[in-house]
Amino acid sequence: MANHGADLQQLTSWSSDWSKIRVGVVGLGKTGFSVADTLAELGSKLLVVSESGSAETLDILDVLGVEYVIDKNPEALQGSLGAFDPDLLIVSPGVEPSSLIVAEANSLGIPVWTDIDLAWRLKDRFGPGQEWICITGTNGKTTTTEITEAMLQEAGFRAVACGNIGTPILDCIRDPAEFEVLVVELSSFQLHYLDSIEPFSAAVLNVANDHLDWHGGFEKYRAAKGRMYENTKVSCIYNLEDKTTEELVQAADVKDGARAIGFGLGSPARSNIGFVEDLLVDRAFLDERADQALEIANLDDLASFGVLTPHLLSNIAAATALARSFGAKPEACRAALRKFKISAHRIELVAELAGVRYINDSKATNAHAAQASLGSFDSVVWILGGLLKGVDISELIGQFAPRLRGAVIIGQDRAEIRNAFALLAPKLAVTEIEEGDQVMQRAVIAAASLAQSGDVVLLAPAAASMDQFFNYQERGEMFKAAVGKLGGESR
Ligand code: UMA
Repeated sequence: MANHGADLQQLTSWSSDWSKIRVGVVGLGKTGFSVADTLAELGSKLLVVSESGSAETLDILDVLGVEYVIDKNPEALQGSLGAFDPDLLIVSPGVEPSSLIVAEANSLGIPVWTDIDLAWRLKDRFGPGQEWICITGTNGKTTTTEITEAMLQEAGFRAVACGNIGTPILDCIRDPAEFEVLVVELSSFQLHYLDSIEPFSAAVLNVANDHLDWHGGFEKYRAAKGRMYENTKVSCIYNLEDKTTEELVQAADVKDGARAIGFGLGSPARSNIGFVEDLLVDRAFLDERADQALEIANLDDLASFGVLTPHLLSNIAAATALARSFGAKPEACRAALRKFKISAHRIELVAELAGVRYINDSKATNAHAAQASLGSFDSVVWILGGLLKGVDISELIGQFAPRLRGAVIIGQDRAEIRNAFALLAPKLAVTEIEEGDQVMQRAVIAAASLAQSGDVVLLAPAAASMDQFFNYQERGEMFKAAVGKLGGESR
C-alpha cells in the first residue's frame, strides 16, 4: 500500500487537511460525482475510474481539474488505478465487493469507503452537532424516510432526506441550508462497505431476500443490514413483526443508554409504538409509559395515504418512532401525516374500469415488497417479472396462488417464473409477454382480459426493471399510460 504521508485516522473533520491523500473514486453516477466534487473542493488528489459517465459530468470534472478514466473494461480501470497508487478508494454502491477493483484493494490493504463514510467525517461542514437518523430495510425504506423527514420538518427541525433515496448525502452535508438532522436512507450496498458511524437513531424495517447476487447470499445480506444499529446513540427501532430485526438489535454494539424501541401493527407494550384500534399510539417516548399511551393520530388523519396496507401502517409507525426519538411533538407528527402525499408507483390506484381496480406498485422490486401488496387484495390479476436478482420467488407464488385470478409475466427471467407457476398453480391462467415493443401495453391488455369485476390488476413485479425499462419509475409510468389507453377515467 502506498504511503504518501496521509493518515486517514486524522481525517475526521471538514477542516482536516485532505490535500495530502490520493483517492481513487470508483463509479461516476450520482455518488461518484458527489465524492469527486467534494474532495476536489478539499484539495485531495483524485482519479475517477468508471465504466461509464455522462458527457455533462465529464465536462464538469474537466472544469474542476479532476482526472478520470472511462472504460468498459474493468482490467483497464484497475490498471489506471494501480498506476495512480491511491491511499483510499471510495466506491459507488453499485460496485460489487467481488469486483476486480475491490478485490485488489482488499488484497493490498487499501481502505474502501463509500460516500457515507466520507460524509460522516465531513458532517461538521457548518459546525458540530449535526445528527443522523438512519433507515434501512428490504422494503419501505423510502416511504419511511420521507415520512420521518416530513415529521421532523413539521416539528421545526432543519431536516432533509438523503442517501439511497436519491440525493447523495454529501450534497446535503455541503448544502448552505445547514441541516441539523439528516434522515439517511441506507441500502444494503452502502451498509456492506460502512466503516463506522454513530446514528442518533436507527431503524431496520424488515429483512427478506433481496440483492442476493450482489452480496453473495442471504447471510451476507442480513449481516449488512445488521450493521445499521452499530454505535447507535439513542434509539434502535425494530419491527415487532419481524424477528430478524430484533435479533439484529440484540447483536449490535450500541452506545450506552441507547434504547430498543419496537414498532408494529398491534397494541403496543411499554417502550413500543403501534395501533390501538384506529389510533396510532406512542408508549415509548413519554415519562408515564408504564401505564399511559400518547395518541399520535387516527386513521382519518391518514386519509391522504390512499390504500392503507398493513405494510404502509408499519412504515408510519416506524417513522413516528424515529421522529419522536428526536423530539418531534405528537401534534407535529400528526400534522405531517395529515399532509403527506405518498410518492407515485407505491400501491397507487391508477383507475377503476368496469369494476376492476388497476394498481401500480412498480416500486415492488423484490418479493418482499410484492408480498406486501399482494396481501392487501383478495382477487388479483398479477403482472410480474423482470430481473429477479438471484432470488427464488416460488414461495411467493405458492403463498398467493389461491388469491390469483391470473398472472401476466414480463421480463428477462420469465422462464423461471413460468416454471414456478406450472409447478405450484398449474390450473391458473398465465400469460407470458414476449420481449419486443410495447411490453407493458401488451401486459395490461392481457391482464384486463383476465380480470373480472371486483378484481385488482396489480403491477407488483417482485423484480427489478432494468432489463426492459430505464428504472421502476418508467415501468410504472408505462403501466399508467397503458391503463389510460384502456379508455377509462383516471383518478
Ligand atoms: N460503475 C462502475 N463499476 C461497477 C458498477 C458501477 O464503474 O462495478 C459505474 C457505472 O458505470 C456508473 C456508476 O458507477 O457510472 C453508477 O454507480 P451506482 O450504480 O452506484 O449508482 P449511483 O448513481 O451512484 O446511485 C447510487 C445508488 N445506486 C445503487 O445503489 C445501485 C442510488 O440508489 C442512490 O440513490 C444514489 O447512489 C445516491 O445515494 C438507487 C438504487 O437502485 C435508487 N438503490 C438500490 C435499491 O434501492 O434497491 C440499492
